[in-house]
Amino acid sequence: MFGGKSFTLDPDISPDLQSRYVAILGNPKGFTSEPVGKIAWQWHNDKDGVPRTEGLEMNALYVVMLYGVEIPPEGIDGQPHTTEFLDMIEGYNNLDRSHQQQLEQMSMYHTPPVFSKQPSEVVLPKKVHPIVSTHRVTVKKGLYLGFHTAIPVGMEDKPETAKLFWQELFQTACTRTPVYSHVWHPGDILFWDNSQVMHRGTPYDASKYKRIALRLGVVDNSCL
Ligand SMILES: O=C(O)CCC(=O)C(=O)O
Ligand SMILES: [Fe+2]
Repeated sequence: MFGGKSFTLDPDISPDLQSRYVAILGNPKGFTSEPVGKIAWQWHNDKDGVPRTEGLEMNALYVVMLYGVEIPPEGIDGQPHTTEFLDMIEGYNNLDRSHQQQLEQMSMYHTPPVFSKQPSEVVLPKKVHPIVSTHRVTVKKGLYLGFHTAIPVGMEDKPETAKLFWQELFQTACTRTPVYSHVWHPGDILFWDNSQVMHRGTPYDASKYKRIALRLGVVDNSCL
């Protein structure tokens, strides 16, 4: 689990919702134009402190749990409020064999999540990881893409090419593989294997509706 070393209770949020390792997503303090967790409305694998942790692989076994305490009654454009998931084992299996073979030779650099508050001069640690990742327990192959900021090795000096590569690969996987879209009901708890599943939250109107979701990630660090 990754959590702040100095945990202090936020007086504007019920203490029942707060604990050191649990992130509170949404708008627990009331209506706002800036709910917490908007960065997660793009497809990603969670990273938390993994890139900063020596000896941990980017796709370490990593279960993420999300508990929907308060759920907006709708998303946007009349759609339900959802979180979406993409099985990257399927994503890999659905690629042409020659594409799979090409990707098996490639790795990408992954950085920690980039938050807007981070000063641009901060140098973020990077971890290299093969694009085709083999699951430590099931030994199944899947794609590990991280976030759209991941850069293939060899494209370090070509950020535009790297971005296009990521987008095209993700798009191909996404068009060939069905997305599971979970429609939230209060009290639901979702668990997923972050090492081979990508996900994203979907927008809702936080100036009109409240959302409180509690998030906890558990990483297998037994290798350290
Ligand atoms: O907001 C959501 O439904 C997804 C949250 C998420 O991806 C995260 O916090 O890592
Ligand atoms: Fe996430």
